[in-house]
Amino acid sequence: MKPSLFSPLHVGAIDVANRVVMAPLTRNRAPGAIPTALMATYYAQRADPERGAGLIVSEATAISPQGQGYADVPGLYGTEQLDGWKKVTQAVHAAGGRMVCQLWHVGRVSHHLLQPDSADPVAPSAIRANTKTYLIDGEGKGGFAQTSEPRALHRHEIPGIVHDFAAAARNAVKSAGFDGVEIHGANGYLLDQFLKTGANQRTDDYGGSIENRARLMLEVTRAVTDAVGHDRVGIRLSPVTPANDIVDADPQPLFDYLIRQLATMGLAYVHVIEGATGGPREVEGRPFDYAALKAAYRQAGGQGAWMVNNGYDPLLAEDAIATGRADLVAFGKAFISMPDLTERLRRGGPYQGLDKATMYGGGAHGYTDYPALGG
Ligand code: 8OZ
Repeated sequence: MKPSLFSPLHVGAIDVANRVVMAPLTRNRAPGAIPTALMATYYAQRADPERGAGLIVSEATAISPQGQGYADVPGLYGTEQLDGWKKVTQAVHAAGGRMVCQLWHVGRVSHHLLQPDSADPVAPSAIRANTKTYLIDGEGKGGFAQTSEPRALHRHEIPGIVHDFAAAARNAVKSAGFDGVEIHGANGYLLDQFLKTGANQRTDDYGGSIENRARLMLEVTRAVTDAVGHDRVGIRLSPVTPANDIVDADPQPLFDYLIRQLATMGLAYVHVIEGATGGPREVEGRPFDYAALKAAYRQAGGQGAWMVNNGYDPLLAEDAIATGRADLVAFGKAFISMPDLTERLRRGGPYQGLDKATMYGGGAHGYTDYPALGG
């Protein structure tokens, strides 16, 4: 029988009840980088195996103070943060759900005011991203601000970054109770900055050739799989997104190499953002063959679940699963406004829209007060 959005799946070591994934969503509601009880409520509302997500990917979570780039996003490096996350994973598990933590280092997408000792953000090369980050002032008022000029990481600092990813992964699974982790390799953040020519002009063994530009992401993935087990690790990629001012001169061969290397690592899943993150599925001037990417992964022995994301409506999602083009579909904004999205997909609606004004920052309004269907 053909699978549907409502079929269960083994995702590495994680058994999920359906193919509907809650995508990672930055919500800026963790003051001091510490997850709150309200966050536990929010995630648990979306965790029911019948009505909610088969798998929840947490909002992007900083692996280190240096990895922080936005106000009030959570971390994974302090005891209070891990205690906060533990309450979240307990609530999700009590609801019958499954949840992985997204491991994040923003690289150059940061601001002095968010860095330890107001330092410059770090990047593969000292090239400022023409993008904005989100700050909250002393009175609690939020607003977007231009990112700061970064400094290039020294060659000798790179092992420390790999170590920080592995330590955060261990914290997520062993201390905070997550079912696994997702490496944030997308959207113009640190690992994507190393990958792509628009941000990486290094002349050492982390810059230049495809092999060199992919080195940090592959080292991080190996270290994270060593830390928590390969079958609890996923990775998120965005081959052509323009998010955060990132670009690569020739993404198809870059991602062909990368995916063939990842295929040897026994990952639980690969999560691909098709097109411009949160925007059009086709990016002008940046064609990309996603079917070829998946074929290369399978051909090189990759057996992880193939998760797709970006602009999926119910029909496109059902078709992707039924045809085997994908194993899992991740929905972002739809899960903000519909905690019981899977039940609505099952019933064919009704679908309810999102209040953009409450996406980033604030409290319960626009966060935990979107109603579920009755019955
Ligand atoms: C929206 C606002 C801030 C951060 C991403 C972590 O794009 C993010 C993000 C999204 O992956």
